Amino acid sequence: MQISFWPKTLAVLALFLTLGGAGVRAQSGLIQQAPARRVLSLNGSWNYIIDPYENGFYDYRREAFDQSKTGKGGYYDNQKPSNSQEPELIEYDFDHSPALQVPGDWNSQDPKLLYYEGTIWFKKNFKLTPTAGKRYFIYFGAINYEAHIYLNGKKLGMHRGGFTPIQYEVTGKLDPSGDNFVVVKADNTRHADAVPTINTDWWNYGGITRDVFIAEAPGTFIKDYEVQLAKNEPGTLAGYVQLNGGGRAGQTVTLSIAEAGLKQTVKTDTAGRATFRLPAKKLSLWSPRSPKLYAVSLTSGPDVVQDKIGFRTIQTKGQDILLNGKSTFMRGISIHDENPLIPGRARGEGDLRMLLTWAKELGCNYVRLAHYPHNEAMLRLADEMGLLVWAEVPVYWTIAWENPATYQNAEAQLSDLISMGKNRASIVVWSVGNETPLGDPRLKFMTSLIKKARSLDDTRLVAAALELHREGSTVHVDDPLGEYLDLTSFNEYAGWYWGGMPSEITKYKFEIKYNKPVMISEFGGDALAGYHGDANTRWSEEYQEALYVNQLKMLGAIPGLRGMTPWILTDFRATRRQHPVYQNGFNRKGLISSTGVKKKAFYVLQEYYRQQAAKYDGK
Ligand code: GCB
Repeated sequence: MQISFWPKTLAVLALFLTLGGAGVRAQSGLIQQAPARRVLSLNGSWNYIIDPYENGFYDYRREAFDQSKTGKGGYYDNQKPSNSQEPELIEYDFDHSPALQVPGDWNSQDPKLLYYEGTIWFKKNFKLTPTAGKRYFIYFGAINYEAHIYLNGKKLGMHRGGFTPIQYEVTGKLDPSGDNFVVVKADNTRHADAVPTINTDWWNYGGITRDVFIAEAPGTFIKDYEVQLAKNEPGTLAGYVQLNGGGRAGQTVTLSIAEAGLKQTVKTDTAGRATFRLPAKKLSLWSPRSPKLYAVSLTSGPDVVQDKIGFRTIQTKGQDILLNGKSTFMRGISIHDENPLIPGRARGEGDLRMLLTWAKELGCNYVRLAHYPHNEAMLRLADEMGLLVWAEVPVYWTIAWENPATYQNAEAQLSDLISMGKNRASIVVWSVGNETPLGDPRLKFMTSLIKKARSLDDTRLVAAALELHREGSTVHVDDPLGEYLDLTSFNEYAGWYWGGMPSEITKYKFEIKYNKPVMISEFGGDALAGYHGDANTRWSEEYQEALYVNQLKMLGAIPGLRGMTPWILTDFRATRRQHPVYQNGFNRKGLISSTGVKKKAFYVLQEYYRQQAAKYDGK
């Protein structure tokens, strides 16, 4: 097989599409616990070609090769010798091109890619001889933002959204010889109608940023499942198993939690779905203080899936947040999916563990994984380490509220996030967005997302980070969206973006319209680690320290305050932060610097959390 000229594969692809191939399609249901199946990892070194003009995708008339009627672009028709069978872009050669590590953003791997926004093509050869009767799925943890994926020269599909998994069935598409190759066009160009849109306060990291593998499954297999406590019935375990494949009705599915002595066997209906309910009064409930996970096994015919699942309840009552029925204070911190020390996207469990260990040191029982879905591995670590999670979709600032395609995209990202996280005890909040501006189209968009979240999961809380407005020294929180949410959660930057010096902010009083638990989803201010001054010297550690001291005083006066996730655990890269002395491309609101140094404010929050833990948890 000749694979050195990938555009050849695109020409084949275009022909394939003309003949009615799979084409460009939206993402369908994800396989639950795909990483735990028998997998071939495709992580490691991938050859890449930078293609800012997208010459590998469009011909010189700007016609996409894979949408051409004839399968041939004009460039080739005009210029190739008349007897040649296929076009070739002879200027492109993957095998002599440099390589990038996957998973990993490209920006942090090559200085000339730091600010790059556009297309990069990736290619990886791999050996996999398919076994008859088995099914195969290619799985990408995330590619930012638009990805076109090709296997052995045929297009599998296109996906938009930089933070959710992408998965295609490739059964019958792997080469029986065992020699295979995958090509990805990753494009991180920002678009006004995308989710997120063109303006954010984080780095637009491009590339294949999370794990890639091929998973193997039997002909009929357990595609999806949910195993959780039934809503409002903490003594009952409930859920479903969804099979995929032929002959699905009447198949036996067994759920077993050996440690708890629980076992139930049920049969699938004609849709291949089996639901179960069983008494489970003796389960030890999961909580940050005791993050108990049970080994859960699901069996159907030859297919066995193992997972580690925790069980807990979460609800609100008036202004209380009840975790396992007990009022809790959510001692949180916001986190981006970034390792500040690289700096770049977190690339593996070590990076993720470092972030969550810092949060634990701060005294947290809770993290806000802002502003987009984080790695599934992060959610599993939060389960294991005992941290509650606020999980979010990148509906951030100004979204194209009136564009139906934008809504569909946001809803797909939310659905994939919920699919990925629904068995994680740590996740207690689905957030549908951040600081979205008031208006009717936005209200419609956001309430539709809320409805969607509740239809997919009615056991967790739904929230959004709202904004406030001020009149003199009164701060009003009355966004109409608040009515539809379970928490009154809002961002407030007194002492940084408004309200004067840190020492002045305690004069502000909050008027909060809703009788719901109050959650401060952000507050904070920038400090350059090692820069010292007094409490009125902006950018100094002392300023940030005073800001935290006074914020905590001011917020302490809110009767319904039940938690917070100050902004943010670590300094992070942000293109819009270009102050040449203090920022240099970093948002400096971290309590920990970009070199891993704890700033003074870290210890202020740590002490406050120690007191809250004593008050609520008696320690
Ligand atoms: C916010 C945003 C967050 C920013 C932060 C800031 O309100 O939600 O994404 O990074 O403020 O530093 O301004």
